[in-house]
Amino acid sequence: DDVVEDEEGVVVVYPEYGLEVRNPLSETPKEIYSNIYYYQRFSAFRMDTQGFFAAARHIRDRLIKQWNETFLHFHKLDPKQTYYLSMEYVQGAALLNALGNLNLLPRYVYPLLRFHLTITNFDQLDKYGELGNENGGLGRLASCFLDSMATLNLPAWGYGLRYRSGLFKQRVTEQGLEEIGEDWVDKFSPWEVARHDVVFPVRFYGAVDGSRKWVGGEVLQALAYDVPIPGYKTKNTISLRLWEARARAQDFNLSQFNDGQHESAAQLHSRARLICAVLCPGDATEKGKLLRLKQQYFLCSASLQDIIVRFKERRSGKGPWQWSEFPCKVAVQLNGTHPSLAIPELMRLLMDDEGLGWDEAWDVTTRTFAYTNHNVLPEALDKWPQPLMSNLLPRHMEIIRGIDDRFLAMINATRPDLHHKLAAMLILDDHDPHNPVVRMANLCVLSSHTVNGVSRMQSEILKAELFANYVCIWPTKFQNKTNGITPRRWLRFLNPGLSYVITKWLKTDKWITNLELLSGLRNFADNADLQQEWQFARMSCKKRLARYIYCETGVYTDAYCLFDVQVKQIHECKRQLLNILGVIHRYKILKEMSAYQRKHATPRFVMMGGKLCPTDTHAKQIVKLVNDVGAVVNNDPDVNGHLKVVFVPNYNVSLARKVIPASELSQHITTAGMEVSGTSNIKFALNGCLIIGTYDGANVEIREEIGEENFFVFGARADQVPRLRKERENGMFKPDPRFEEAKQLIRSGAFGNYDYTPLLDSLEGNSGDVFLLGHDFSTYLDAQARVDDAYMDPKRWVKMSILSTAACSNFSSDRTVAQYAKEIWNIQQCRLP
Ligand code: GL9
Repeated sequence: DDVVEDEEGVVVVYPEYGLEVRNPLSETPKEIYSNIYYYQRFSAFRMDTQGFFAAARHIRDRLIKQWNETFLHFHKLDPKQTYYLSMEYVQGAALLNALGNLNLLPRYVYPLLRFHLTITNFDQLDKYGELGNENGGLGRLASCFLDSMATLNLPAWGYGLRYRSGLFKQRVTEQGLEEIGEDWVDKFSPWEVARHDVVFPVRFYGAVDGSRKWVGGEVLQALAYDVPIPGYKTKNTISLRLWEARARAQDFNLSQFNDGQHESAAQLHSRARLICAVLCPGDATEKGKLLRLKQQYFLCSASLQDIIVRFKERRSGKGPWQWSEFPCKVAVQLNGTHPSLAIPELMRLLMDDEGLGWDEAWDVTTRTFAYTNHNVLPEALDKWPQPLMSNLLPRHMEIIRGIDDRFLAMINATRPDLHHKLAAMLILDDHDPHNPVVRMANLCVLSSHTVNGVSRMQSEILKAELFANYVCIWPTKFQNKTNGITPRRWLRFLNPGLSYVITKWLKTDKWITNLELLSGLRNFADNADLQQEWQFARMSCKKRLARYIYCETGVYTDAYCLFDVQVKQIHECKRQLLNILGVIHRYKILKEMSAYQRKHATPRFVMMGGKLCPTDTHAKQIVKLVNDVGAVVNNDPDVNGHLKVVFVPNYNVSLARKVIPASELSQHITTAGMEVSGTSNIKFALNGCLIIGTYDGANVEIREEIGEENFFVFGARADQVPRLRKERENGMFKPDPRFEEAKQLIRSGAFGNYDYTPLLDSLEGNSGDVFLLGHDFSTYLDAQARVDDAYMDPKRWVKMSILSTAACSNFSSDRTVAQYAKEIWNIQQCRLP
């Protein structure tokens, strides 16, 4: 467990074990780069493939045994079980995680080394290493929760879809950025088991007949693929069940095919393939919307049929039972509004297939579902055109209307005082006669027993604004469950060097499952020995990242610079543009300095990365700008050694493993009120990286824990934003001259002659700059200046870094999931003996 491997395939064993430690602080930058050839040689592909499959198949056998035992154990004890429904999971590489969780790392590391193989080199082969490419935090949160559910021995499962492709791979080009397709499914994965015995029909279109049954239309099949999720130091291994869509064999028209009409003979088969073709298909067009709605219903229908079968199986042979027991055995958590069709689907299955009346079905449904909200912007919540829904899911549309009618009657009868608010509270919104819609968030709130936000600040906004109307009807329905991350993947396996130091100083490794113990590091934050070891562990990660960046982009970075990182989805509201304008300002100042002054300025390496929506031209221009600024700055001898800027393509969970432990400053700089939580801020902070950020989401809670002097906060607060936007509209806003200068430099062609007018114009005029970059720019620069000062004092910085890790004691997904289990799901541990 104390073997640490680094990217060169060199094992570093720690001193307690009588072996030498390579001290990365003693290496000169030149020595680091001499290892590059060595590093590349070990990526020899063919050998890795064989090694990966050998290791993965070996560990898989063991996992499957535990997995079966867990399933049988749950089946026998029949506890109440949670089912987590999510349209996305971001699993990340599974081999390292499985070996780590089963406590088998040393037993695999040495034999693999004999073949010059390292587990970290396997990432690109491990399907789940690439899958889910940080499309967003919601999917990665779901994966952290699965890890915690297994580790906490909770009877719980995940359901999702088995997508063929994710977002795309990125290639930086002269024009900016290009996407290349990637295929997840065709990579054989040792972590999936196709369950040909678990198949459910899923219907689309058709009509509701006289007896209120849904008939006709087309029927596809959902086939289950199971992925084992091992817990840490427990035998409990739970399931992530992913559905794949296919057409039934009888829907292949053989006579048409033999007549040469090949495409039409297999029409339904190709339509079925589209359902799981990509994660997040564009939904700007009608067809795109239809496909998304099909995906969502497909997940919900297959999962609920499966849950009902399991519920009945576990009842069989135990005497008579009632449907009212269903919520005592089943909890369903909706991860965002995407799986909200599960609500009318359960109503339909109970009424139409099981013969329950409305009231009984409604009682079961509302005691089963709970809903997590991840977005406070009304425009970001799913709203489906009513004609689309009626056409694709006619019976569900009827049920939704039924829910609305009964809610309306209830309000009229019991709360006439709320009558004027009814229009906003109903599910069906008929305001715009040309575009009547179904508001899925309202469906979730009306039908769930609990609604939760994912950070304290967001949960308050939910109660005060988005769902304020409902609070006076159901004051206890709304809760907060601050997000967390799994300390296994995001610290123990991600950063073995730092983990070793933590365990040594806390004299226990129990922090891996009890993160609260990390606060004990506060006692030693001033200790010179700890500080040295801390810096040592972090420096080796910085060097590893510097090597990687050099190999990938050709940009040479001195590992002694401050590593300043912003990796997340590229989007206007995440304000990567604010970051790059700040870099331009820094460049300008450095150019104006004398050589002597420059020597005393904090040297910076600025890195950005992240996926973006291929149709988001604004985001693409930002990437292009980062590259253009990099091309000038990185080749300017005046600032060499003082400033470097790169965009690193293909940020995903595997790259996160290199980036997060090496980062020293991480930027979480959304306009306040836009980021409901953020989870990467927690990942960085846990690894001892300091944060520059706005008063937003989890930043607020992290800052409270770490102390304001250790958090570089800036910018407007969420409650000031509407007023500031108004002032701007009224022409009352005076921009900081430094902001104007930075924009002017881009316009002047200092970074190439690409036409950035659309990007820059979005910041101008009374109606421009809705994300308030202009307003926040000056306090952003002030905060960056505080960063520079702090970094100049290495002792102070390393102390802050230790305090950052110590401050994360409350941000484990174990804590979050335990709260869901107790306060929402009402489920108990069920550990395999
Ligand atoms: C998000 C929020 O924007 C994040 O702030 C939050 O950390 C995560 C997890 O709670 O949820 N909501 C949301 O819709 N996405 C988020 O990342 N988007 C995607 O996942 C695509």
